[in-house]
Amino acid sequence: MTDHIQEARRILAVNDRGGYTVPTDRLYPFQWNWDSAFVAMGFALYDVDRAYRELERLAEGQWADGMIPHIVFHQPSDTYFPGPSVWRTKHGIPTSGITQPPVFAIALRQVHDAADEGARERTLALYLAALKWHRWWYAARDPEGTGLVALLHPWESGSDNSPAWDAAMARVPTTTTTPVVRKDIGHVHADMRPRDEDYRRFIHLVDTYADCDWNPAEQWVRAPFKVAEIQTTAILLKAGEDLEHLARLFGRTEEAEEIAAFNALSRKAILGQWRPALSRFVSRDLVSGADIEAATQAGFLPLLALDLEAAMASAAVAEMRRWSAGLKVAFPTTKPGLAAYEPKRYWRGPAWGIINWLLIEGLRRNGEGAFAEELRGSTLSAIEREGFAEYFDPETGEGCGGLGFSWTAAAYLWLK
Ligand code: 2M8
Repeated sequence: MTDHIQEARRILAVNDRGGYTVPTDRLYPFQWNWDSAFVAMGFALYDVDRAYRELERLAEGQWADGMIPHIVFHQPSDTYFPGPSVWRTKHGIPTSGITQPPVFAIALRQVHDAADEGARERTLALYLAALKWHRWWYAARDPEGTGLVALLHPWESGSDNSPAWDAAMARVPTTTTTPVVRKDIGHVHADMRPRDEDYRRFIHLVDTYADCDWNPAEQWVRAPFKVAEIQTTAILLKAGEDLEHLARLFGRTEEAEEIAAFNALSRKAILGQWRPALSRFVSRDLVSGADIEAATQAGFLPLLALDLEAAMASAAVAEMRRWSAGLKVAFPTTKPGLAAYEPKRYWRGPAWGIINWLLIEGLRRNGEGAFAEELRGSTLSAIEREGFAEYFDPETGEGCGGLGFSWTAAAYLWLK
């Protein structure tokens, strides 16, 4: 075992809080939804029991309506804002009131494949949780049946302050009933984080939805931010494919057909978001009705879930190559050179191990193995040079944000 693999495993062990893994100490002291799915895939490579535990502990936070929240507050901590008293949700274990990208079923299939026959019951229980969540996505976040699911908060995208949300967030008031008491900038430099104005809007949205008592139908009507989002829908579709696979494996034919219908709907809808002039896919702002043309990584995420015609795939890859040309670390989350591009500020430019992981899977699926290898090499050497940072400045290669970061460790193990 190399030193880096050992170090990655050590980080996952150190961030363990009892069957679940915090993203990093202090900055993120709870269980985060998509972080845990990536971590479970990391564990699946050497400790299948622990991989199941990660998903099982996340599923403890699942709401009666099927949503799996973006944060599960298993134990109290005062190093993070906003905590449970801001969310005001009613689930048994305190949780946030919004969700995050549904990587869960992708992880479940990998964990199941790594396990032996005896683990069937464990997979089945988690499969049922995932099925309930996928049903929630289509019912609560696509009530009109378009095939694209909508986000009501940028935190749901996982790409919190991406330029993709700038226009939609500009309409969200900066007034809050809850005082904004940021803790993040006590842990990492403010230049690496969202701005104060972003936080006021984030919390305005939380106040608005808490005021709806977290009722999905009421939130849908009152949401000042509503984006039919391409990255999340692509992840949902890939997860849907894996879920359908598990349904068939378990002989649950009716459910398999139900999932297949969701998948077919989303497949068609995502394809409809391809913009040849941009060589990428676009999300839609459901408040203004306009395409979101901001140049971010999300535009290429559909490769993960679609088998594109060769011409489309090579157009997308040619564009990806233009974005990453000359960078020390690919892949940038915003196209370099744009006014919105900030190479150190979180989701406005930096390269992230888990995004690269998803892009690499998508590139391989679409026969673009050479660029996938470049991205893989770029990710691994960034980590080997700088350590397991939250993310990397694509120009200098500097490791930024939190250190000893769980999903970066999982990405290293997976990509190695
Ligand atoms: C970041 O988001 C949280 C809010 O969910 C925050 O900044 O407080 C994002 O990078 C998100 O994608 C990630 O899941 C989370 C924990 O790593 O941190």
